[in-house]
Amino acid sequence: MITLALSKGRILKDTLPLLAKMGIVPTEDLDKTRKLIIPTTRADIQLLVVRATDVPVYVAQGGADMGIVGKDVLMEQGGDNQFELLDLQIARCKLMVAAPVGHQRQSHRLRVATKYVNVAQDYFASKGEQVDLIKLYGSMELAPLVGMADCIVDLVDTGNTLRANGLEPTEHIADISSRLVVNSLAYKRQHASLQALVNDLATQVAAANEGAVS
Ligand code: PRT
Ligand code: MG
Repeated sequence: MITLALSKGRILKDTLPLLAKMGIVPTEDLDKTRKLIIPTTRADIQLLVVRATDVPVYVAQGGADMGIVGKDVLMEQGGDNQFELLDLQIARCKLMVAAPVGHQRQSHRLRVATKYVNVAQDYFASKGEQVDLIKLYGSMELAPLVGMADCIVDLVDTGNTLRANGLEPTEHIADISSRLVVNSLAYKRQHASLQALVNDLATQVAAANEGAVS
């Protein structure tokens, strides 16, 4: 049995079509089921649906053999006991610094609100800048609006969320997409079956991106 951990939301939405092309289809309606272990049309493959930030934890602990997770999460949390094998080129976005439109450079230490405190710390340190980090778990855009932070570090896709809140991107930190990760011990022990799945996924990713300009 191969156990693949996925997160609800956009990664799941973008992953299911790739799996479907490989003949791997959940046998439960994911919008309705309350099950957390989802069998598929391939008797040897089951899906776990977990929080995005929990995917690398399940893979590290061997609760899942493989996982699909945003590069943002891997950058922030690292990934013990796992290898990143494939860029699936789905759920793409950018990790950016954003600030209120027309903001002035502050003389005090920059207050940065983000859920990506490790990434933000490293990013500003690499520029020789010491900042005060404010850890939030969501709706980072709010922090500058209420005067709690000077800027945020967050994911940007269309930019609509920033615009709707009077913010604009100011610095690009990284391009983000979802990655296939594999538990290192499982990869040794079940190499043939896991590698076959990796190869199939790689083929589907290449086909999906054929002719696409990135
Ligand atoms: O609920 P939970 O905490 O588990 O996760 P979630 O609901 O925050 O995110 P989920 O499960 O939908 O997927 C998260 C993963 O999707 C991230 O780790 C990224 O790798 C990837 N991803 C890609 C994104 C976005 N694009 C994205 N735009 N995750 C979040 N956003 C958010 C962003 O944080 C901001 O609030 O969308 C908003 C910006 O979008 P635009 O289009 O308005 O710019
Ligand atoms: Mg979610």
